[in-house]
Amino acid sequence: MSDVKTIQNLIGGQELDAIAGATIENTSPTRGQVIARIPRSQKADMAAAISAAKTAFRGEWSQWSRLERADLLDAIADKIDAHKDELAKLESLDNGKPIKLALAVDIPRAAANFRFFAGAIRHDKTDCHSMPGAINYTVRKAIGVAGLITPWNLPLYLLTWKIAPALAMGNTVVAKPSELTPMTAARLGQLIHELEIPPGVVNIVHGLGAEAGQALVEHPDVSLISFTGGTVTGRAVAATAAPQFKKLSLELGGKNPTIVFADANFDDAVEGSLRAGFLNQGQICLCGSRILVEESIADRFEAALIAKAKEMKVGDPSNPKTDVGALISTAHREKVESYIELGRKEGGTIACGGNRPDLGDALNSGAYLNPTIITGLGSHCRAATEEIFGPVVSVHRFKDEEEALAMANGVRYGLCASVWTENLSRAHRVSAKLDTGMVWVNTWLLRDLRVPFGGMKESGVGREGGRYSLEFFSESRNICIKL
Ligand code: TXE
Repeated sequence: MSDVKTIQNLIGGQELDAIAGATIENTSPTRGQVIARIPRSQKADMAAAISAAKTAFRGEWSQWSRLERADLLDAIADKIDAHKDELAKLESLDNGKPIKLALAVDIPRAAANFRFFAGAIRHDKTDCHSMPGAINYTVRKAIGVAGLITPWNLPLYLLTWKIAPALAMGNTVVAKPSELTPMTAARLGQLIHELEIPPGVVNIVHGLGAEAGQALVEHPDVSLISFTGGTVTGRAVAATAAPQFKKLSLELGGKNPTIVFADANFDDAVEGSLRAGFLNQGQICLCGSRILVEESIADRFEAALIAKAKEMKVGDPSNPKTDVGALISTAHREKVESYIELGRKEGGTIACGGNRPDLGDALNSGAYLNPTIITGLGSHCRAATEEIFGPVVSVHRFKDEEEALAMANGVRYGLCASVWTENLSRAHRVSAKLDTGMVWVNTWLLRDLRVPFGGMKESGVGREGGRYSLEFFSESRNICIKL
């Protein structure tokens, strides 16, 4: 019992239990053990946080210059770096992801998010349009209280991707992390408050989506919502926020194609498809869960991919050699398994995986699943077109470019795609015709934080990243002066 942490809300600079006193158990998917209790916050808790954020927005924080805010963001990044090992351990325990991934990606990227937006506001410039007899200049103004709702797959990485630009532009924030992964958000709140920051600028409220999350979205004093999560939830968030004309950014799900042409560098394409399929147990909205392969190389490609997937080390996330850790929960694993079963019923062959690994007594109560490859499935089947969000990919064969594009674009989602070819003209041609917000050629998940990030179709609305985030987290205002 002594290992069970008590997590509190951070409201107006104070750590508090939920007003009604209710809590939610937070279970680690690594062994199925309870690791923390978090507040089950309700409307009243959210109202207190929003009120603190509103007061802070109007107070001393509004006097902070852009350069002072940039220095604060750098100081937060330094704090994250200084606590890198602790944060990586918490993230791995809470989410089930391999410690080596948390250390190499999640935590460094969280620090990088703050440093990036510190630099962005130091070097930001505004437009000036001169016209006969007048000049216009455009300024960006902070909006007020930003509501930030984040999922469980990249907990600190995605939370900081929102907090950093929100603060950079002078807003105050109320964040609602996923109830499944509250640990690093809570620790970040504490680290931020070791710095000189007015109370109420950063508030973190824990709880369930339908309670705390909904209360944040519907509150009239929250002028902006940045949400990352599932498409169904995104629709509910939009339905609540839109009638109040809140600024809204929705980063939702994906069913992203990895398109491998016969002229690709074969080994790179296999390696890239494997990484895109299984990184973070396939629980990244950008994961390439549909692999489309040109017919002439398909047998060889499938064989190589299956061999590599079988080599992946599934197991204890705290072991630095582990490639595939636990899924977020046993309930989520059941959902993923139901899709594998559906794929089988729809005519697919489970070419590898599809089952749980035997990891011994200590770990068998965790949420592990072997990397799974489904072949021979029609590209219109549900298992091939719905987001599974687990270590499951389906491989489909195409005859030519036209068929590859029809398959790639034939889903409701449009987040990203990766294209593997050595033919430069084809790379440009195919990229132009893909209905996705992002395309990678001969790589996957290579991120420059300046570029627009976001999806088309049911993958979301709006763009974040670089100046797109600066614009989203502010109001652009024009001032016209007659000369
Ligand atoms: O996400 P949810 P879940 C996908 C993936 C997964 C599915 C569901 O397919 O299986 O979504 O995952 C909060 N008002 N992705 O259930 O529910 C919730 O508390 C306001 C893709 O975890 O969308 C959490 O903080 N907020 C995705 C956040 O929304 C609400 C990453 C996301 O939870 C709310 C995660 C409400 N009514 C899952 N209901 C990606 N694109 O990266 C819930 N929340």
